[in-house]
Amino acid sequence: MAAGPLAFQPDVLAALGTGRPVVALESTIIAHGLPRPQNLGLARDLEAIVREEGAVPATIALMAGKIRIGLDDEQLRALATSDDVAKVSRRDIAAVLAGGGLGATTVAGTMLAAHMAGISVFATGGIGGVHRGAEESFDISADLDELARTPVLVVTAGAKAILDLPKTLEVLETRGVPVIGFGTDTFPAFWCGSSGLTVPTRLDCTEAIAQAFALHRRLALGSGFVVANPIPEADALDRATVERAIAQALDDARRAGIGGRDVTPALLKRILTTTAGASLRANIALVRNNARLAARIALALTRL
Ligand code: PSU
Ligand code: MN
Repeated sequence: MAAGPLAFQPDVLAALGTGRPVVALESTIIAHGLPRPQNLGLARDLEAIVREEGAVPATIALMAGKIRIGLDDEQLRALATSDDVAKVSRRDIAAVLAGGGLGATTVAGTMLAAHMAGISVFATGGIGGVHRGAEESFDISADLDELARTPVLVVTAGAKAILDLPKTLEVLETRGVPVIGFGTDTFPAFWCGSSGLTVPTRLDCTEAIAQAFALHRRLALGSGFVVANPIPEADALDRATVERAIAQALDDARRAGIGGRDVTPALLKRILTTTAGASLRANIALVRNNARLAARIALALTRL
């Protein structure tokens, strides 16, 4: 492994070398989270939004034995259209690299790779968390453990309402992960702007977030940093509709015996069909919104 496992897009490397803002983007949402062709459209849009705000996007994925930090359009397309893409969390990275295949990084995998690359700001749709019924299944996303150990700022629309949000917030508290509500006192619930659960800290501008995160790093507190960004009101779904769709999706998944890494993609897919695409439109809107905020925070960080 003469050159090491990281392979940078030239513009990402140049930006990192000169201290210009970079935003990491995950790839599981492209390969497993959204249907075709919207997935490729969104992957391209997110990069354009980050550039529009004056930062450089770095979509992260595993390809041919390398952790790619930034993808070109051909690589984005491969990720969005291939049927054989592994879902890569911390535990999978080494094996997928060794196998040389395509791997899409989850929030945990992307945080880890971003940190290796020297990128400190990352936008996703929604972090994973404690699944409903975790007391039986033990299904708790590795995203939470990664947030406990890797000092990357993650912009997220709260967490997916398919999860047990109170337990998710409890774990974040136990593991010492700051959760900042951006312009809100409550933790967002992905497709809905609010879960009704209080966030520990509210901040209303990107400068304040950048300052808090800079201190978090200077004190070497070690953990990640969650910025919870509610979906724009105009794009949000009605709570009752979402709850009905979730109940149905959970029921179907249980009956089909779906477990482990397949749970999250299966639930998202089922909710998409029950809401006749409304959940997809909301999902796309919130990820775009997160990419924009992440770019603004990355910019604010470089101005400190
Ligand atoms: N948010 C989305 N769509 C997704 C995911 C998050 O809008 O597909 C992905 C993320 O990559 C996240 C993963 O890290 O789901 C969580 O999976 P699990 O619950 O298996 O840890
Ligand atoms: Mn899981």
